[in-house]
Amino acid sequence: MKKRVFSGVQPSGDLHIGNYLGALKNWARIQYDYESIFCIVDLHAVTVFQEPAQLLAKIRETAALFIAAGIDPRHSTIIAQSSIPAHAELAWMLTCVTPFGWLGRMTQFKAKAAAQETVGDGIFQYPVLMAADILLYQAAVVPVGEDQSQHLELTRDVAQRFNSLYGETFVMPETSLPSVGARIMGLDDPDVKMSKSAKGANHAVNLLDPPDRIRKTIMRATTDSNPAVNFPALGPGVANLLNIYQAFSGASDEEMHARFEGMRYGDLKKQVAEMVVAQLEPLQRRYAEITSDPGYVAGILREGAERVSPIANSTVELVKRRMGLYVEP
Ligand code: AQP
Repeated sequence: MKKRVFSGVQPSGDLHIGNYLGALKNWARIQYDYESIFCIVDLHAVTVFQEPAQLLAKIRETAALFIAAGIDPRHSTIIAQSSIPAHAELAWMLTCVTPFGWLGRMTQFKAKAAAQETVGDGIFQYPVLMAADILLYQAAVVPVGEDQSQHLELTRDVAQRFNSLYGETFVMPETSLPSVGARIMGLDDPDVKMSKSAKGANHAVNLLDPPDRIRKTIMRATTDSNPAVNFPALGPGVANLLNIYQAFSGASDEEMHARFEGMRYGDLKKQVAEMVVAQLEPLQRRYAEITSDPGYVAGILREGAERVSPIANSTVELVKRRMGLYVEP
């Protein structure tokens, strides 16, 4: 039997090239080696306020983008997290075995909490819900961007703690990071991760941006005061542009050096912009096809929930038995 892979994206805004290069592209590449489940983690998205009508539209958009990015719904299962109650059920059971101190150390919690006026408990519990998503399906591999590595470590810690308290129950999931593109930085500020929730107009290239918008954002990217690419001493903005080019093109380090060493920043930006436009063109075309049938995505999500609910429910039942909770005799 094939091992299981699980990963998710929050429908918390416009998906950007960081989400694509860090996650979706890798998912599409490895999906056939596994029994693959990809999730729109809407319960995670509501850990910060989301406009309800907009959230629903983003859930559908995110599902369509998964398919447009190459997730094959005939092979891989696509689900909306909130359509499967077992995610929230298991999260509660795992919350009860997760020490408070572990969650307080999460860097994403610290960053997200600092950005909110009122910090909901959900932001604190976020990594436990993520552990539940993964452990619910006994996933062996979780392909994510680098920002999620710490949450994956916590997932393993929670699984180990549960296993040692209640007996072997959960498979220990491995983190899978892409070799290039695991951390794409903001184009307006290369010291911060590219993020859906960042406000700057030139922060990100979104997957559905039209070509002219993509070109403008990349041409305005922050670089440094040097005139041209100098590989031994790359500033963070230039390194980020090169990283984006390399992740999209699949060029080797040698090819990158040969092509870009000594190139003026204006020319580098033009080449990066044309590469991104060309690579996103087929994705955008597929997205338009997929969304031209209004019932298609809803059908995929319904089928997905039907397919994986038995796995999710059997894990919850196993966990209940292990913990001594009530299960119908
Ligand atoms: N900048 C990035 N570079 C590489 N990978 C990234 N990912 C996110 N940002 C980058 C990866 O994309 C997947 C989905 O991310 P998410 O939706 O779960 O949330 P996030 O990591 O918090 O991403 P955002 O875009 O910054 O969302 P908001 O602003 O809503 O919090 C994950 O695999 C992630 O690693």
